[in-house]
Amino acid sequence: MKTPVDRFRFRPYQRPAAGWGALRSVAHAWLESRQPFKNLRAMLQTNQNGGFDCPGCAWGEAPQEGRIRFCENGAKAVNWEASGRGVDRDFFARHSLDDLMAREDYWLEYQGRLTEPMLYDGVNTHYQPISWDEAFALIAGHLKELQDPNLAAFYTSGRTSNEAAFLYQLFARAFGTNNLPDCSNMCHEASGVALKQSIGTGKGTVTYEDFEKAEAIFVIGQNPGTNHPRMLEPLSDAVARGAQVVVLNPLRERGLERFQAPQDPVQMLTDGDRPLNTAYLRPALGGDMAAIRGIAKFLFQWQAEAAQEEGDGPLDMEFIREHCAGFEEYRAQVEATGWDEIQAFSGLEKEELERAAHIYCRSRATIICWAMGITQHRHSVATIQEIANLQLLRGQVGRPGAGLCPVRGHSNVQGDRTMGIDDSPPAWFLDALEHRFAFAVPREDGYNVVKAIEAMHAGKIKVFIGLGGNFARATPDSARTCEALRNCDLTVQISTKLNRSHLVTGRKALILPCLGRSDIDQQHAGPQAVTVEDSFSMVHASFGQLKPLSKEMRSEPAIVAGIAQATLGSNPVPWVELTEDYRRIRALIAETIPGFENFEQKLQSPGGFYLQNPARQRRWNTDNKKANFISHALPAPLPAEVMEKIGKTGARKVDLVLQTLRSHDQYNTTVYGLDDRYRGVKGERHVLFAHLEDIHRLGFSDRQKVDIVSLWSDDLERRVSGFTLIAFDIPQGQAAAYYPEANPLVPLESYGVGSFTPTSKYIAIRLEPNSAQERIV
Ligand SMILES: Nc1nc2c(c(=O)[nH]1)N[C@H]1C(S)=C(S)[C@@H](COP(=O)(O)OP(=O)(O)OC[C@H]3O[C@@H](n4cnc5c(=O)[nH]c(N)nc54)[C@H](O)[C@@H]3O)O[C@H]1N2
Ligand SMILES: Nc1nc2c(c(=O)[nH]1)N[C@H]1C(S)=C(S)[C@@H](COP(=O)(O)OP(=O)(O)OC[C@H]3O[C@@H](n4cnc5c(=O)[nH]c(N)nc54)[C@H](O)[C@@H]3O)O[C@H]1N2
Ligand SMILES: [Mo]
Repeated sequence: MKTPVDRFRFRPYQRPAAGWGALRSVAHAWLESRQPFKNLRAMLQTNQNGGFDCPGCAWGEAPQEGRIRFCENGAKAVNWEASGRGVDRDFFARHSLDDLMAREDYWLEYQGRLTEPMLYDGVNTHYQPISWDEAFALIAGHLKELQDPNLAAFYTSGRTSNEAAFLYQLFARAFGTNNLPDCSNMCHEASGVALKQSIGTGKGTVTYEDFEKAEAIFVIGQNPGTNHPRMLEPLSDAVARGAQVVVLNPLRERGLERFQAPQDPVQMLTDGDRPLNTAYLRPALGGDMAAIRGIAKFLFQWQAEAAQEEGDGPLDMEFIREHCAGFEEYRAQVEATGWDEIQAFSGLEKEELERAAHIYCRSRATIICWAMGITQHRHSVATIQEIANLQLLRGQVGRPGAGLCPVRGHSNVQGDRTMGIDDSPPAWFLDALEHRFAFAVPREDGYNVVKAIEAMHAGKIKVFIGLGGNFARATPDSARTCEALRNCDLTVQISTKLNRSHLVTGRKALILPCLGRSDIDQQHAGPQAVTVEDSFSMVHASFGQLKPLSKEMRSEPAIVAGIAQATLGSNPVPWVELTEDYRRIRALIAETIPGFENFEQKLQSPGGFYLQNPARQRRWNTDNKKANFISHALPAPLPAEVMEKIGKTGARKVDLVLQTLRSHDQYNTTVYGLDDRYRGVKGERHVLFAHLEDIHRLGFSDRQKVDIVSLWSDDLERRVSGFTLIAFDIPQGQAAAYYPEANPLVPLESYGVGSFTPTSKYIAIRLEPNSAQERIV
């Protein structure tokens, strides 16, 4: 199927977020699923007690009845998973690998659910059916042949349930490796790294109820209208009750501007809407750290002024004295940062920052939320620590209505990490496994995503197993990642739907079709529940509701157990027996992971249970047992190597800095459709948003097709072609394009300091006239 380019249209969207537009879109998704009535019933079970957890985002549930429990994009996620179409052996007999490789990502997933295990044997041109037992034996054979367990890597995407994740990491470690790269490495890794050093926990400190008590909410580098739509309601309520909502985002995201509650009949029928923010700051890409520094600088200035008048300043000196370390160093660092520097790096005026600082100081309870606009930069860890510094200045951690809130992506990405999906696990976790299961646990760090790609390239990973996700597309530097995957002996993808990672194979490859969150998971002891953890550390059960499309699909825990049993026998646990009744897996979790004691019993309470967060109680699990102010100088605007390289070669100047983001019609690499309603784009994803003046300055015109070339300090050419320029309301010097189409441009070596997260929101690019090169990945 070709992209219907002739459908391409761009017209700025004037209507509010959510509201009628969302309802129309949900209805469309139902009809597209081929089983609208079945799915409608399933939708009504989403996020209800006894129903299943929405496979969309990780936003938590409102504790009260009558709140939005699913949203437009949740509905799309459910309908996409609960497709009535199947991809079986006949499909693969009709389509060779080459044929499939030439299709777009959208087409691949649109074919429906994978229904039986398939093998690519490296000789044939097509995938062929294989039995489950043969598939497990093939994997076990490859694993057992490896000279060193570290020649295998076990990737996880964030939909995987706690039960499957726990078994998977236990298997990897019993096999002998910590090579557990996961999607979080490309996502919120920086949040975990930064917060652990600052406040001693890698998780957010707020709960849903805090949003109802906050006097100010900062939303930084996040587009909830598309990616966490259920967050719009608490934001809109906050504005309605007079709280301040301050947005930092270079784009004017519709979902952060106006909102129409789809469950409010008065608003819907009168076509009214509500503003969603009280201040909107549009920083330079990567400028947030400087912006926060500017706010902190005002706080220090006002504190000094108040001291002169012997009044109270904005700083919470009692909290700082009692709980914090590093305050004086931080004060010195802020003083040493000049306003010129702050304005140049943040791209904001001093007056704008002063306004934000005023709002910040007037609020007695402030939540700061952030997502990918913060975490996918070179200096993400430093930026998040700057956010934590600001919150510590006013004692905004461990107080009702206040705190730090990294808004997670995948619906169970936080739970997977809690279960030990971690390439760099803490010693206490390994000790607990060793103690309970009595095997020598590997102690050295494993590969994260970036290191795994490098290792595959270097022949240091021979077997790659993906528990969900789309490694070939979600990762940076697509051409090199594909080479890396092709360098493996065996690649195994445990998946619900067909994607590019099934086509970019090792010498042999397996597709293992699994159940999704919405499917009934029937095991020996009856239908099983799995558990997940949301962004607010609430753990709850999820029960599949729909009859699976094929009997040949297996659950993720069953597949992991099958691989483990074939490889290790019943060591250190009877894998297959555990999966007959998932309560047995939960019993092991309860014995090894703090907070899960009496797991089964705690699950009975409606809405699940809260995993305690020590920082919320002002207990700091840092090395010095304090909440730490961590001081960093502001970063250089572009990575030094790139600047140096550009200086040397002269001609290769940076035209624009590119961020890659999500449209309204996708879930990560899963493309539901070719429209991006709130940004006004229809029928095309190969677009480049840029400022009209930049477009003209660079000698191009609006709607012209261009090539995008990224600049990095090596000599590799990274190019995508056939992107249509759209003159857009975006700060000058910046550009935006969709992920994953723009992933070939992200250099593998361009990652966050301390987080290894690819800098997907900061890529130096140059534009060239369209070369009309073939474009697939
Ligand atoms: N429907 C849907 N829901 C999803 C997903 C999906 O693809 N579709 N993905 C899930 C996942 S895994 C994740 S991680 C989340 C992602 O959720 P988001 O983080 O909201 O995702 P992005 O589309 O990457 O949006 C980043 C936002 O940050 C802004 N931004 C970019 N660079 C900067 C910067 O330097 N500073 C500031 N202040 N802003 C910046 C962009 O303009 C954009 O509004 O959503 C989850 N939920
Ligand atoms: N340039 C750029 N790159 C990025 C980002 C960006 O903003 N810009 N964002 C990054 C982020 S935040 C993330 S989280 C990663 C996402 O990286 P991944 O998690 O690897 O990618 P997804 O697109 O979410 O994976 C989609 C596939 O998962 C499979 N799947 C869906 N549901 C299930 C299930 O229940 N079980 C199993 N086993 N499989 C399932 C389907 O086959 C589907 O094709 O991408 C990262 N890459
Ligand atoms: Mo993510």
